Amino acid sequence: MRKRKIDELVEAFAEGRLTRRDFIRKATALGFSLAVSMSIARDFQSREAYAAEVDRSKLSKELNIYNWSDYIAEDTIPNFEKEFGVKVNYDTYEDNEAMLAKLQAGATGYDLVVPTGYMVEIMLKQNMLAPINHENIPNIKSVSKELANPPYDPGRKYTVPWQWGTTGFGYNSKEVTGKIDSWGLLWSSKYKGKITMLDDMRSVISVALKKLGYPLNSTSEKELMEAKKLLMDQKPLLKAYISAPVKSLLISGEVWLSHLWVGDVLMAKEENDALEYCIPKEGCEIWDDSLAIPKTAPHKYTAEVWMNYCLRPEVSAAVSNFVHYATPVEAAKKFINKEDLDNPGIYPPPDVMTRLEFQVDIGEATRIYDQIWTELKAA
Ligand code: N2P
Repeated sequence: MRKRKIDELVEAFAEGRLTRRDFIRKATALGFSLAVSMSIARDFQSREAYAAEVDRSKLSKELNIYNWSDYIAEDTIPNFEKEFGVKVNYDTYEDNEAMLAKLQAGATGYDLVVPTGYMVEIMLKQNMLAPINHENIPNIKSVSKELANPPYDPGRKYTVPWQWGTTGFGYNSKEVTGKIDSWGLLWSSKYKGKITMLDDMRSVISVALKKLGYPLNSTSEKELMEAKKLLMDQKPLLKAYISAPVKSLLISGEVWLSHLWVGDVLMAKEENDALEYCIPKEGCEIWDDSLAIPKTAPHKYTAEVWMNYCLRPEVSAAVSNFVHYATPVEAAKKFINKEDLDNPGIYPPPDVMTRLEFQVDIGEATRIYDQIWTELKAA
């Protein structure tokens, strides 16, 4: 009864039939405390502020999204489909290079892709992305200041942020014992056959570079050859180069040490509480992934509506709470589970931040990386 009455009040407030002041007066008359009445009004106003005007006549019937696997909440797509009446087709990939290769090979149906910063740089150099119309994406104002103006896309003319995180390693605390703070553990013969590395060229090579104390984006042939030697030494200890699908092996106990992104480790931890995440003392990669619209996208306006939807605080927080990566939306933080917000693996404190490095496009040196990667895979 009271619930119905307050819903009616919210509706009247929404339609402008009630002022904020009258809304609060009537809500308190229904028996809601002043604080609760004010917070209902505030929540409503903030939701409204993020639900931008959408020109429904310009929406397409379908939207084609190409994203990393295990990188969205269960209700993100159904809620969008329901609200906008758009059917979302969703495909997944496991690394940036696979996504790039697919587009370069001529895949033209995608409306949205989710490249990491350095890959945005590469795609922009190759003229593969469409500029975005900020008028259709007013929620871009809610992006936290660290991510509002990234070096790979100054002014965010082409991208909006999706999620960000670090790439350290996950481990099974029942099996891996002693001091756990170094990449060296992933070279320990004691754990032979129980170790995996990401199936990701740049990430794998960057681990060896960090272990050697070199910059994560090294283009020095000498440093890269040392990194290759280190990775060749490691190869016989590995069970596999494997990315998101490693989670089931961590859960079952087949793998004890896994070079992996923080959120995927924490998703696996939901099924096996012995799993923990470590940012090694030598440092590691920090990254941020963005939503971007390929030049060939058939449904650009709807893609921008999706971008704006994903930047709503509740929507971004729901994704972060599900996948355990960090939200780029400042106002979303108040909806993030406390356990995640306090987790230094997800939101690293300033002293840890100093050990982290972003990847950048390494240009010509990509050839050396490709060569190393091919040899490692073949070894
Ligand atoms: C989640 C993918 C994380 C993306 N499975 C790393 N950039």
